[in-house]
Amino acid sequence: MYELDKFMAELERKNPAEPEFIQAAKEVIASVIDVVNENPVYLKNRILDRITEPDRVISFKVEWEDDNGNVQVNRGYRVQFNNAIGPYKGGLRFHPSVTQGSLKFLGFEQTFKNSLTSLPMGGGKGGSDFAPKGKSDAEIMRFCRSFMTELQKYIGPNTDVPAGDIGVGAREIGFLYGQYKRIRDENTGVLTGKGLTYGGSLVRPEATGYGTMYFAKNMLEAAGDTMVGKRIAVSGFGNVAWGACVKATQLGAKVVTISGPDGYIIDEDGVGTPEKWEFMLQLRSSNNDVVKPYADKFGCTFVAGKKPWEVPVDMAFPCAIQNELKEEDAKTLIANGVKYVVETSNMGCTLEAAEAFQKAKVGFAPGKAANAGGVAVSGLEMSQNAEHLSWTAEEVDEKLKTIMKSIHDACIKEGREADGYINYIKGANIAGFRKVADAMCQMGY
Ligand code: 2IT
Repeated sequence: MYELDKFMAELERKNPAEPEFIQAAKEVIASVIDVVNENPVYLKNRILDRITEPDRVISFKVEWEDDNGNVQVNRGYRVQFNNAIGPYKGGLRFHPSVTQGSLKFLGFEQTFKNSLTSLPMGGGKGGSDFAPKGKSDAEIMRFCRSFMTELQKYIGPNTDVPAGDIGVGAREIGFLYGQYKRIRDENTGVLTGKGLTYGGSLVRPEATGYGTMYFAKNMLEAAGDTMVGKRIAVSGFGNVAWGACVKATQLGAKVVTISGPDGYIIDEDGVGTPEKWEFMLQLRSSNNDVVKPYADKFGCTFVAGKKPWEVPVDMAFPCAIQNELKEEDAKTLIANGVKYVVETSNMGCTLEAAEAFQKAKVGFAPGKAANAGGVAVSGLEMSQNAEHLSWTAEEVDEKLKTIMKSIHDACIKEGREADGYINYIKGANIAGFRKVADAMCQMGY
């Protein structure tokens, strides 16, 4: 029998100074511990000990030259967390906050998220503490080349398939894939999120943001509600926030905030026109990491140094980075009448914030369910690459909708509480866990 406190104490001892990994593990273990303790096969297999241990953690040196001719050194990583149900799959993050611990948390989350998509993908994550902010395109290219020169030793279309994450978009994937091809001379689906000219999938750029809105639509319908007319706060301004703004608008809702490290903007007309969406893409590719130019261009309010959670809204979508929404923010949102919070960044809410939403019976979806559309379409990109075909945008979008609906159904099945409240955290964790755990048990050790 597993005891939560004892298990967590041992996990902390084994993984010192990795608070995000401990946080992510605690949330999953708390959800699944009863399921495990009631199943003699899981107990005999020591499944919790095995599933919280990454298969391997690779770290490497990345040396590159900046535009002034100075030598720069960063650290690169690939965490291959679990490949029980398919090749390791998960993004690369280039951000100064990247550490071994943050990538272990992301690889762990990815394992269950990928399981939820119902596609055959294991969990992995990688990246570097490289900060794209302020870098030139040439510097980014040189960094990507050097990073891939090392990473290519560990990845392959049937072993480990990286993609983008924070700081890694179409431009970076292009540079990374170019270097892989230069070294290996292979045209394979070793990365996803590729450009359309060299094997990418339609709808992959939009997929995370679209998917989270499809998931939200399912949540609202299950509660007899509708997206039409909803007032929404989004954080972030990158690829995920962009897709979220587009799809929310198409579904009849109005996004009134986006944000950056410099603060947030309030746009009472809604971030809801092609011109505004295009401008978000320009902001991202400028490498400046600020959102204020949006307020200057479109004549709306900019609030410096703050997060958008103080704006009264019906729905909130954290789309930036882990732990961006804290307990105080949750209390403010609840006091202002928020009805639904859909985590779109990975672990966007602290454990305390998520608990506050659940206690207040706010509809709350965890990232591993709501943001799974991105990796799901990566899985579809792998399928298209494997059959040397490309599907139409309509085909991919239809499949994305079906996958998001099936994830939502799984959350309801495993997460409905006695009073009818849907505990999406528990539902997603149990549903994602079962498939990985069963595969591990069936394959032995
Ligand atoms: O967090 C995520 O799911 C991603 N960054 C996407 C991963 C992928 O392999 O498409």
